Amino acid sequence: MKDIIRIAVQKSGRLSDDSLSLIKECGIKFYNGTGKLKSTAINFPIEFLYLRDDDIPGYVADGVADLGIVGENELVEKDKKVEIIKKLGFSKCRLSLAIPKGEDYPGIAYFQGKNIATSYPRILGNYLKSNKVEASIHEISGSVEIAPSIGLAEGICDIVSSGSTLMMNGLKEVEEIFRSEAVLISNPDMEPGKKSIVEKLLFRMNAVQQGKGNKYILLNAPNDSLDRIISLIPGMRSPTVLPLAQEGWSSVHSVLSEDQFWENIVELRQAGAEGILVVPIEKMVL
Ligand code: PRT
Ligand code: ZN
Repeated sequence: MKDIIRIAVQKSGRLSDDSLSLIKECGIKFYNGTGKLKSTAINFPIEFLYLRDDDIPGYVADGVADLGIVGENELVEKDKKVEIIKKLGFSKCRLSLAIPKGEDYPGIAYFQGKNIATSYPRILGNYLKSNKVEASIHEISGSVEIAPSIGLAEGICDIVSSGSTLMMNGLKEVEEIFRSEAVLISNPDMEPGKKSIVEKLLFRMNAVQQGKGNKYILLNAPNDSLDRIISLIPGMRSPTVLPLAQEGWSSVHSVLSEDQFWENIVELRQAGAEGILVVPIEKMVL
């Protein structure tokens, strides 16, 4: 039988859209009708399992799935035997301690002897231990932010992204415990046949990620300023320089990160560059 790999992705939630978009951007085609628990790609040997994110580390550790996409926060909390093979750069957030807005906060010792509500008892427990703070951890699975207002706990430990949930609940963030983003995880004991499929998938994901981080830039420049302009946008090996129909001018094509582009834009214009176009790159293989 031909080898096929299985990837576990979140069925419905904050990770779902970005996980599936990344796979689509890798040129993999599949149908994922709503309510489906499983589907198979039509042009790549991969099968999808649609699960709750809490279950993904366990399924990958048990080998029911070979790969999974999950938030690092969930992975560390579940503490399963899996490997992170790629950081994916989306669903960025932090796990933080928060207390009611009006409270003075002298430092982590504030939590000594207090009650803290969280869905992340393991990460919080380790953090308190390493800071030599003894507190009661109350594990709850949702709506952690209301715990202080209903008298369940004096503080909370929860995921923060924009901070607006904390603000709306009269809380303030006082300690950042952990930074998280979506990661691609793998079962550590995969057979060689499956491993080579995973390598192919990783190659595609890297090409997509490289493309996203870079832009294709085209500009017109007078020939006497070409040296200066080339030094500002050196590109992958070196920029392409093509003559324009107008004598004494060239078109310069190069690749650079968006940050580099904004850093160099003033100098490029001072050097005589004009008609500057910045175009997205879909895939990039170095
Ligand atoms: O149903 P299932 O169990 O699969 O999903 P879930 O409800 O457990 O998880 P989900 O979809 O909410 O989040 C999945 C993952 O997304 C998390 O494990 C994190 O890695 C990541 N992520 C990124 C977030 C957030 N941002 C986020 N803002 N997870 C949760 N939140 C919640 C947080 O719990 C709090 O209630 O959003 C609120 C805070 O957001 P701000 O923007 O108001 O600060
Ligand atoms: Zn969950």
